[in-house]
Amino acid sequence: MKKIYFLLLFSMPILCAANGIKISNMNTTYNNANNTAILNFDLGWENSWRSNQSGNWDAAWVFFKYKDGTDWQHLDLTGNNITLPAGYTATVPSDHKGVFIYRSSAGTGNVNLTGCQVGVTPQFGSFDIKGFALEMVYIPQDSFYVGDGGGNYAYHFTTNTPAKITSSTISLLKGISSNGNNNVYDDYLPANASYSPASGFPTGYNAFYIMKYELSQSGFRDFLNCLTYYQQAALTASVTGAVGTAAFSNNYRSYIEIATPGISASKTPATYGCDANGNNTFDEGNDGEWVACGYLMWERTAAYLDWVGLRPFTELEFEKACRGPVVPKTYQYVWGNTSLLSDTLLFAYKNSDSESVTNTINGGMANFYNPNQNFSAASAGPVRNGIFATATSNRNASGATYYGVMEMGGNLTEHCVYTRGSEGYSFTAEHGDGSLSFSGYSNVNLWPEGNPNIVNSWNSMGITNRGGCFSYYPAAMDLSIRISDYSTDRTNPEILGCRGARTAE
Ligand SMILES: [Ca+2]
Ligand SMILES: [Ca+2]
Ligand SMILES: [Ca+2]
Ligand SMILES: [Ca+2]
Repeated sequence: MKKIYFLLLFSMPILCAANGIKISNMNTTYNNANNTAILNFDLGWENSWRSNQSGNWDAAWVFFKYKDGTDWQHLDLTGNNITLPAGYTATVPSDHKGVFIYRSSAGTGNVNLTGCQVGVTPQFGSFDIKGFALEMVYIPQDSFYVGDGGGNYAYHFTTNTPAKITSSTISLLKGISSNGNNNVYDDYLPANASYSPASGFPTGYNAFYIMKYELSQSGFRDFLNCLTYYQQAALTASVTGAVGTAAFSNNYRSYIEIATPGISASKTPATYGCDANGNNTFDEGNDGEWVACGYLMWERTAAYLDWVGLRPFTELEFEKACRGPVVPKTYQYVWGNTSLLSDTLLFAYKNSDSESVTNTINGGMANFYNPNQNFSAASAGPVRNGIFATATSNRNASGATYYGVMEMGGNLTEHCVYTRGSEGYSFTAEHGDGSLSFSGYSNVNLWPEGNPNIVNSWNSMGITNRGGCFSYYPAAMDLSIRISDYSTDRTNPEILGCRGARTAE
């Protein structure tokens, strides 16, 4: 009888989506007698919290990949054999694609967990394994408003009155007299239209997790380094270019480059690294891997979200994650008021994991285009994830949303599933399964199409952008404004970031 081996030959601790989250000291325990495989690891991240007042917390979404032959495959969890230090708890969703690890009671501060254990599905053979972690924020089930009476095409109830969502079922309307909660007027819809989104469409009422930060350059680099030659070719500008060739572009603080060229004849994938300091030595302390990753058009964003077992969020969820349950204020930004930074951003420790700004706080902090200032620095590209946040910063100083999500206003734009057509409201919130198509694109039922070779018009395939960005005027950061023309947005791909969500279970 063939013996079952589950061995860890070579673990590669991965710094992923860094605002200081990391998995380290990973190894495997295999029990032949009862055929259980357990991964052991340490896990740490910064500025963690759990609040009884807002009923929310941050969490790590932890998942694993193993190398089967030449290809990296998703390693499902069993949901069993979970051990964590006191004060922390875990949830493994029903599809077993990863685990949420978070505080079990109220508290704040940095997290340093040693000796974490989770059971994974045993495999035949010996494999390399990589562990990944993304910081997430739990958005609790609650009623909330969409629209704030300001901003073009903002959602509304009566004209200039916010719509209230109190259920997971809503009606999308235009021009029809209809009273009460859960009736959301979307002026993009055809005249006298009334639609019910698909069952499962996330109206924002139910609880969900959303990434605390826009995806970092290290996060996308680590993803690229697990793909096949063909998948890399679909999702980058170059696989076989010389060392130092840009993965996307040399502009707008895009630092991912080819570190080891791929080989066309053998279809050997490339290895990518970050090189902000331009010396072709990769992933050094000032190579910018903590900067949010631009150039993530929908096909790149969708592929990433499928691969990490998350999903896109809807425009309604965007407003919930920003505004919380409170009554809207007209023209409010994501930090809850209309106050705005009036200075040019002044940088310190640029391109390092401590990249920060030295400005005195005089309004809501964000990275946007200010026509009244010399904004050559700010408009040069995205900044480090969480650049404005400290352990004690308030919402204005950190630019945080009601629930503590970072950079939802400015920096890079947020891809959202829209409500203005069936390509959007047919979305059923299915999660990615950890694997891509052979050709490198997302393949999840009823997601907005992620293969650019199939898309006829990007404006009618279900995706729009919210929240503004480093090169847009402040009005684009209005929490309610809905002016994205995705075909146009894609002509400036440097403004497009990646952020995902997951339905809470
Ligand atoms: Ca370098
Ligand atoms: Ca270089
Ligand atoms: Ca943003
Ligand atoms: Ca898939």
